[in-house]
Amino acid sequence: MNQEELLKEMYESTLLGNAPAVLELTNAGLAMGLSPETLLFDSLIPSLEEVGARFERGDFFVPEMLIAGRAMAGALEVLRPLMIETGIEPVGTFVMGTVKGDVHDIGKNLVDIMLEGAGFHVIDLGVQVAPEKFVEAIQEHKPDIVGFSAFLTTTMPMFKANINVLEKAGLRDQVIVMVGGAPVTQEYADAVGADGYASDASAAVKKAKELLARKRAVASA
Ligand code: B1M
Repeated sequence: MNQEELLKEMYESTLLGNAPAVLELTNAGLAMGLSPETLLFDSLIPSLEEVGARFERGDFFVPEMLIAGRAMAGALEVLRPLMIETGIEPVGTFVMGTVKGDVHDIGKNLVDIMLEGAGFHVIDLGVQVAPEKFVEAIQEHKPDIVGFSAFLTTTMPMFKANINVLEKAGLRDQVIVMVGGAPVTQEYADAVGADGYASDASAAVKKAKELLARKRAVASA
């Protein structure tokens, strides 16, 4: 099998939710010299996009989405350590979580990996994170940035609810708020009063670094 065939096979296996095959292909791809980024961006992510498109058309249902998600998550476990540099001084601390009512975490985990790869210390609170949990984590870890992920139009309003709770707790000025997730837009992020938005994991890293540099420049002025 050549590299192109492997990527195609991995795409198909993810689509079918064949986790053992995806895992095997991930290891085979790496052994063949494909980079983790190529496996992710040229195969795994496009496959999940197709899963979403089929779900929208009514060709796939929740169980198909679930097994495809699990297959992708298995591959991410293998790719994670390869995408994270160790032993470097953290550039900043990032508290991350998927908002209350939302169980999607693949995109959030990918953002974590890319942030860690860029030198951030990431504290991930998981999924269905209640506003109070974010408050507790900010008080405990004093992060530079808190990130809220939402993947459903019905859970996006939790951004505003979280920000309101941060304001009530007197923490809003102490932390940069970033938001993201499939249905989120820059306009929505602005409307809820977030400091930053990013459409994907690489953009999230860029935005986090930019916001942090701006905050540090203001603090030292
Ligand atoms: Co769900 N689901 N799902 N699902 N699911 C979507 C999100 C959906 C778009 C599918 C569709 O209709 N096309 C749709 C939402 C529609 C909407 O509201 N606009 C949907 C639905 C409707 C649902 C249910 C309601 C279905 C039902 O029960 N009837 C249900 C909701 C459950 C709940 O949360 N309460 C549900 C359940 C599930 C599963 C559990 C089966 C599974 C989740 C598995 C898991 O995450 N562990 C699942 C899956 C797998 C999907 C799709 C197919 C794939 C999501 C994914 O992992 N994408 C998804 C369709 C799609 O997205 N095309 C879909 C790949 C990932 C790398 O991309 O998540 O966008 P993404 O993450 C990106 C960016 O968003 C960004 O960077 C990431 C990496 O590049 N980003 C940030 C993310 N967080 C960020 C934070 C930042 C910055 C950037 O700063 C803080």
